[in-house]
Amino acid sequence: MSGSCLNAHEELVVKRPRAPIAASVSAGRRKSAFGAQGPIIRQGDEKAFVRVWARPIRLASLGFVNDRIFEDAMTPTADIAIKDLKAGFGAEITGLDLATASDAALDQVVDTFHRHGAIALRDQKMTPDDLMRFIGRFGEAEDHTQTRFTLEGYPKIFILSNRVVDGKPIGAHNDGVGWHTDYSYKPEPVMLTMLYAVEVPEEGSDTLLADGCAAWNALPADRQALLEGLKLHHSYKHFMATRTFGEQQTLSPEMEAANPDVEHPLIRTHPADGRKALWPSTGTVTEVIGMPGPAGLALLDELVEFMTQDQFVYRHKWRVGDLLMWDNRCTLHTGTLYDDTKYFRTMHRLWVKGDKPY
Ligand SMILES: O=C(O)CCC(=O)C(=O)O
Ligand SMILES: [Fe+2]
Repeated sequence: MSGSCLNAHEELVVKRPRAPIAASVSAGRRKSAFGAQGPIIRQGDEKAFVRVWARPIRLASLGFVNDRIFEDAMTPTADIAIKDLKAGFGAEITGLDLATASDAALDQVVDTFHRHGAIALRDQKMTPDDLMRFIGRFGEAEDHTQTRFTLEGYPKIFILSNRVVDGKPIGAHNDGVGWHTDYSYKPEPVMLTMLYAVEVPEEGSDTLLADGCAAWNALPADRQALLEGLKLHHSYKHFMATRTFGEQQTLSPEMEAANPDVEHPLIRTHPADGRKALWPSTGTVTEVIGMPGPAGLALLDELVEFMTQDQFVYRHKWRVGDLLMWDNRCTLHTGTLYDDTKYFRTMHRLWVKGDKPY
């Protein structure tokens, strides 16, 4: 069985000289180390989204380094059975009822999460109290930026839904369409996101997760050297004013004051084991620090496109009772559209507090 990127850091801690990024991007024109470029899914840009996924991807021109060997981190334990969600990324945990599982088994679920970047469990029956108990094993649940759609009596459970009850939406609709990492506009973005499927469409609405460690490891060393040390400027205000999907908002002065702009590294180190991940995002990023204007954003597009190729992406096809958790420290994710005139989709979302990216 192939391993995750768990032990990749051992070879990645080698220090490389920092080269000027200007070497790879010249004014007004994109020169790519990744080969052919196409449109990118920016958060809230569904037209581009559709085109990207319909477009064949030319891997041969991308200059991958595929010779890295990772130790097998997928060893099954006595209590839980796991298999890769995708070769080398994520773990599906089978045969476990989270609501009644033993402490020992739940400890292993937490450990598996930290090692694999994402976990999925099918056929769960979780009440809101079960969800709260379970999430508490990973850390402290984070508040949601928007409080309008939290579950009554459960301020840490946010509802994603297209249902309208008594003329009022019960949740945020199409909130996460476009590649992003959650809470990227905060000094301490959430460590993880959990979605629990309450009702799902028969088709569409898959959630896609991109593995930032695999993408980083696949970059040639000279490209890695160019990227290390770069920072991104993130803005919630910008995101809420410009997104196409989900509801646009001009922030109130209070919301603006509560969500000032932040800077985060483009390459993130995982605190659990030091592994590195490509950590770009769309939607909230206004600028690559030191590369103002289109050149920086073109680089960002290029990196998001690189990281979200099929070979780095796990596609989750939802069933009711699925519980999917991803590690925002080393992944990007996106929701996808569905026929909301025909189907309902309702998810419960929980976040766990994270720490300052480095
Ligand atoms: O609905 C989805 O599939 C993704 C939602 C999302 O991005 C989020 O809740 O953070
Ligand atoms: Fe999200």
